[in-house]
Amino acid sequence: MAESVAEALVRTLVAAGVRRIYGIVGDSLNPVTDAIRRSGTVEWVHVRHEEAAAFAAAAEAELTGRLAVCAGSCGPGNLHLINGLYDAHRNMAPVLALAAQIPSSEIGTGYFQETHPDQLFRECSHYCELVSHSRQFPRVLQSAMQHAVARRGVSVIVLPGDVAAMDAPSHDFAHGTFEGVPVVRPADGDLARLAELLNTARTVTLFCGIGCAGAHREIVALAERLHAPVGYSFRGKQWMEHDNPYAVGMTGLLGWGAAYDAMHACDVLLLLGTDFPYDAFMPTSPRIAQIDVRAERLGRRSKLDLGLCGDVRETIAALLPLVEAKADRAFLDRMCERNEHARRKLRTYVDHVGTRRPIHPEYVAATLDELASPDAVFTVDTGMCAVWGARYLHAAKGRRFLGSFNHGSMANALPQAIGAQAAYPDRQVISLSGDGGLAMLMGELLTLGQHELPVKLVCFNNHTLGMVQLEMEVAGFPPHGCKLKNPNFAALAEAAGLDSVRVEDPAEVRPALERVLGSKGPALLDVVTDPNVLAMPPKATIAQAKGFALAMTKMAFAGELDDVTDTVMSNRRLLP
Ligand SMILES: Cc1ncc(C[n+]2csc(CCOP(=O)(O)OP(=O)(O)O)c2C)c(N)n1
Repeated sequence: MAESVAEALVRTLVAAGVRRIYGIVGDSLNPVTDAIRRSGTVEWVHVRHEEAAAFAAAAEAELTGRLAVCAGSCGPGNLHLINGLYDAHRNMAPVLALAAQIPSSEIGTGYFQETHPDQLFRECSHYCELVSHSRQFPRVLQSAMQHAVARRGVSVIVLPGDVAAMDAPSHDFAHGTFEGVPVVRPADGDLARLAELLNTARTVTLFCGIGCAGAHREIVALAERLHAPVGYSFRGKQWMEHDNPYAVGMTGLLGWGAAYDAMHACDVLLLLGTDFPYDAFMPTSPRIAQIDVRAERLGRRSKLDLGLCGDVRETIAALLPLVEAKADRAFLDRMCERNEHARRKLRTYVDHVGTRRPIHPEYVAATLDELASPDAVFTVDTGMCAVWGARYLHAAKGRRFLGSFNHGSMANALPQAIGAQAAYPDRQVISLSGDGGLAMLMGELLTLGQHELPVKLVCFNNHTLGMVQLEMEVAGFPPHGCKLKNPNFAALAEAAGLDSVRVEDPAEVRPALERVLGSKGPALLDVVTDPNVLAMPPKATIAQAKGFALAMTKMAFAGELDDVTDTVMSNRRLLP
């Protein structure tokens, strides 16, 4: 009997190394679901919201570097994928999304559940095509997979159920994927110009993004030669913080340490594999050079003196012989000292508040850092959890950090943890979830139980949309619409089959974390934290301070004195 399009799809995905597909079934997907069932080699990971399927596939792809797949049924089913697909695409995670479509004969008639995914997903993909004939299918599949792995990002195949059930052409040549990565480095003349820029500068700072993955040795060697402090983004942290005596922390809203100062006070700033989006944190006075393998990114965040196209590791390796060793390390020493000072200050917040009620989130994050395994995968929700993760979780070699760092979506941490744990069943995977984030995709607690994924969740239950509360305060708005009336998340999680603990007393934080991390299956710690702690960026502006004072004044005049007092009391440690 001839192979169907759906069967050919599954066979080719298996050849490409795909081991699981995240999604929710639906009748337009039935031929595919049935082909998966009969294959016996591909696991169907049944999530409770398709958005989680896309986040999970993206997490798997980001961690493994390989193609991962999610699927949704026609209309609303695949529409739910969209937020996770945006996130995947922005993170350059190679994800193939199967968007099932209504019967091909009904397209364009306003049929039940009709949408046009081939238009809807265009902006969040490199490749997005409708399969309207079985003979078209093998090469569309090949193109889709190839776009995802070669250009790093999302591909979408829109597949009507009737086409999926058709016989596949007998002479197809869908191959799996070709994933070889070419060696890309700048031409010799460009390298010489960069070497000249670095050699003639008195002081140099390096700022590293995710493009520095795999380039630790070369970058540390360059920093050593130049006596250059090394700052990094959150995505760069996992590659550059460990075993690096030149590391000076992060800049940006989540930032800490001396990275901001080092980037602003140097003569030459060298940006490596970073597309860090916050131009407000970019300096204007140093001369700036940028290296990125994606040449289209050069110069879009700051005014460049030099922009070079190349893979970071290859480029630095080729550059090193041209770079002269600097004699003076006063700048580096000053920045390292400043960084140490900032690190000690972060630590004093923890020591200072370790007995304070309500529990301070910094204390929870710092204790978690101590107890988590050296190769843990952490996922951090968009919101204050990203701040605590950036500042209190050490990027020991082997640890990985996932977040929605470019798309900035809430509720990313739990579904990302699902994908991470599915890909690495034996590794410790820890989700730092906000209470708002957890509630948004709470159904995914059931996915953990159903698929026996031993994810550990720490819910920072501050009864508020904390990040937005803070944004309102520094902009001078009294917080409004932020407060959350929450259930006991531990009780809820227990009903979903998770080993769960709730703590309100700081003395219980450590034993509760030990229990949750030591639990065999999925587990959740619901920790009631202070909603009023402020997290300051490395450079708070006068306008932000004024905005904060204004918001407090407005709240006082509106009779919300208790909230004002709580906020001030919670943040006494920030006062000089
Ligand atoms: C899907 C989505 N909705 C809204 C926002 C705006 N937003 C950013 S952070 C945040 C608050 C998150 O609250 P929570 O998860 O409770 O974490 P907290 O900041 O309190 O730690 C909101 C509403 C967003 N980024 N994404």
